[in-house]
Amino acid sequence: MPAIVLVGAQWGDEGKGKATDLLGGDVDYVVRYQGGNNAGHTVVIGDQSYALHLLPSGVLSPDVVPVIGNGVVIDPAVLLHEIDGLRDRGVSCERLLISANAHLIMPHHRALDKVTERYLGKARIGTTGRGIGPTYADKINRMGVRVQDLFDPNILTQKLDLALREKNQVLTKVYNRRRIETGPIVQEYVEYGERLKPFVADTTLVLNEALDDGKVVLLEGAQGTLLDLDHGTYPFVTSSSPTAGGACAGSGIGPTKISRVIGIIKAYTTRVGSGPFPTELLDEQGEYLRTTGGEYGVTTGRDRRCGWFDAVIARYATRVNGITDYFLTKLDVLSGLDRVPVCVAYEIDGVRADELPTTQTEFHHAKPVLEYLDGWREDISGTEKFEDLPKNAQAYVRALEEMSGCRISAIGVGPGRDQTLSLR
Ligand code: 2SA
Ligand code: GDP
Ligand code: MG
Repeated sequence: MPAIVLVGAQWGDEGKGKATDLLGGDVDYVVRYQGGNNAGHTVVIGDQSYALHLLPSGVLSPDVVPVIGNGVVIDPAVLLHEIDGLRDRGVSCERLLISANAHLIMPHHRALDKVTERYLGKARIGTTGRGIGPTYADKINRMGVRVQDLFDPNILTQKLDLALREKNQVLTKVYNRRRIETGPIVQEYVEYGERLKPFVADTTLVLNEALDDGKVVLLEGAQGTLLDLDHGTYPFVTSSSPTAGGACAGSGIGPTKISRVIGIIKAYTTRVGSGPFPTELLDEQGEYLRTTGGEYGVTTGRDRRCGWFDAVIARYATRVNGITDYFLTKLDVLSGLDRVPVCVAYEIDGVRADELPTTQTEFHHAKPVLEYLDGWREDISGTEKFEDLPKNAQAYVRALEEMSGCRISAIGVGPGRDQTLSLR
């Protein structure tokens, strides 16, 4: 049996956590393959709401093995806190597997993330401040610290001494911050290592053997296509590869094993942090979407920027991820509007563009060409079948399907597990 990739089609927060949780009943392994605790995935089960940052959303399904793959960056204190928090709520994490090759977020990474953002001023990325960028930078620079280093204090000390020689220069001389000493960090991290050791495994081997055994593996993306380091709105992106291609590198599963790529896409668009956003609404309509949709960061609590559905982005996401079908979320949030605007193309310096422009300069100049679809007034949060949706809501879904160039296989009409309609 195959591997399935689940990927955010916009700027993140499309509802991937809920979608992964829903699929939990049908899969054996759920794997995080990139990002770290910058992610915030909300899963609502009955009257309980869970906010997950590092643990795969599959952890909430009792028969699923949750896996943190090699492509993830781990802040061990945050991970342990999350494991303890779930245990206190009766959710066991004992099946969790963590790749020995995943990189670790260290105190200097968090310090550098915060201080560089402050110094960028107006040009800041709007990061989550969790140390994600500096950790991936060290990985690429071949000076990162990995999970396996926690089990060899000598190596950990050597690596930290080397890294801090450079980081302390930057922190103290460039940014006027305090030095960071190796000793206390080694002590702290070795203790984390002792607690994490039972979970550490050769996750690539485990996953490939599971696939050979006919098990189903779900690769759960964090953030979204437009935040991808290569395919997103660079430099206003995260430092990993949320797109479907990243799932292979970040888990050690080959592309021939992937049979389905599910795109999670919101019925409108949101973005957290800086960067271009053609359909953004800076008026009371944006505020309406934010309050009705509860669009606040799960990790930082920041207001999410809100705008209408952008079909140019949807077509792009379909293409760069090879999406086989979409899960359209938050359709219920649009109930009550007379007309629902959808961006079908951009106007860039007076010229119509049907696809994402080649340069970021053009993207910054892109203005949405809007089409207006008829809205619906009914509350659809209790709807159980697509055919029972108001006719205009059905037409909206079909229009999005047409514009995105890909079939919609499921629709979210509320945050709960059962508030999902499937389309066959
Ligand atoms: P970073 O911290 O280096 O990854 O930030 C770089 C950019 O990536 C964006 N980013 C996100 N965008 C949406 N949701 C994310 N997760 C949280 C959530 C966000 C929050 O689920 O709500 O709580 O603020 C996420 N993580 C990273 C970030 O805003 C920067 O634009
Ligand atoms: P993720 O980062 O993609 O996992 O998404 P987030 O959890 O950051 O944000 C999505 C939010 O929308 C969460 O609060 C979910 O509970 C909620 N949600 C998911 N699907 C739906 C839906 O169909 N309707 C509504 N109203 N809320 C949803
Ligand atoms: Mg989120």
